[in-house]
Amino acid sequence: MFLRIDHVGIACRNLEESIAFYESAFGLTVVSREVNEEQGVREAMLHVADAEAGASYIQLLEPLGPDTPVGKFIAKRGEGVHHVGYGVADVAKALEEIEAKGIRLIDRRPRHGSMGASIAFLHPKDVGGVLTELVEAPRRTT
Ligand code: V0V
Ligand code: CO
Repeated sequence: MFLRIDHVGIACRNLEESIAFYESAFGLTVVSREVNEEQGVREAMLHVADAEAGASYIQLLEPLGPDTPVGKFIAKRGEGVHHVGYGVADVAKALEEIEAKGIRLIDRRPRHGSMGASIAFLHPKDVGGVLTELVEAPRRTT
C-alpha cells in the first residue's frame, strides 16, 4: 500500500530557526514554504533524496496558534517528531482499505497538503502512538 516515506513531520516553535539548523547541519534545501490555515501550520519542505518511487522530505511545522494540532503537541510534548507521511498512489482508496481494518481515521476524505498533495491522517491511538499521514502527490504534468 505504501510507495515510500514521503516525509517526516517535525514540530518546531520557530520555523526560520529550524530551517537554518537543517540547512547548516545537514545541507538540506528548502523546496517549498506554505501556510496551511486548515491544518493550523506554517510549514517548509526540505528535500532529502530522490528515488524511483518519488522524493522524500523533512517537513518542519510551526503552529499558527496554541489551539492547533501542532500547538497542542508542543505544549504537551515539546518540539520533536510529530508525524510520518507515507506516499500512496490513491489516498481515498487507501483510506477505505485502512478503515476496513478497524483503524480510526482522522480524515474521512482527502485534504489539501503541501506542494499540491492530497493528504489524510490516521489516529495515533490506533497506530501505536504514531500520528500517520497518507500522501498522494499531484500527478506529474510533464
Ligand atoms: C496528539 N497526540 C499524538 C499526536 N498529537 N500522539 C502522537 N503523535 C502526535 N502528533 C496524542 C496526545 O498526546 C493525546 O494523547 C491524544 O493524542 C489526544 O491529543 P490532544 O492533544 O488532546 O489533541 P486532539 O485529540 O485535539 O488532537 C490530536 C489529533 C490532532 C492527532 C487528532 O492533532 C489531529 O487531527 N492531527 C492531524 C492534523 C495535523 O496534525 N496537522 C498538522 C500537520 P494522551 O495524552 O491522551 O495519551 S499538517 C501537514 O502534515 C501537512 C499540511 C502536509 O503534510 O502537507
Ligand atoms: Co505532513
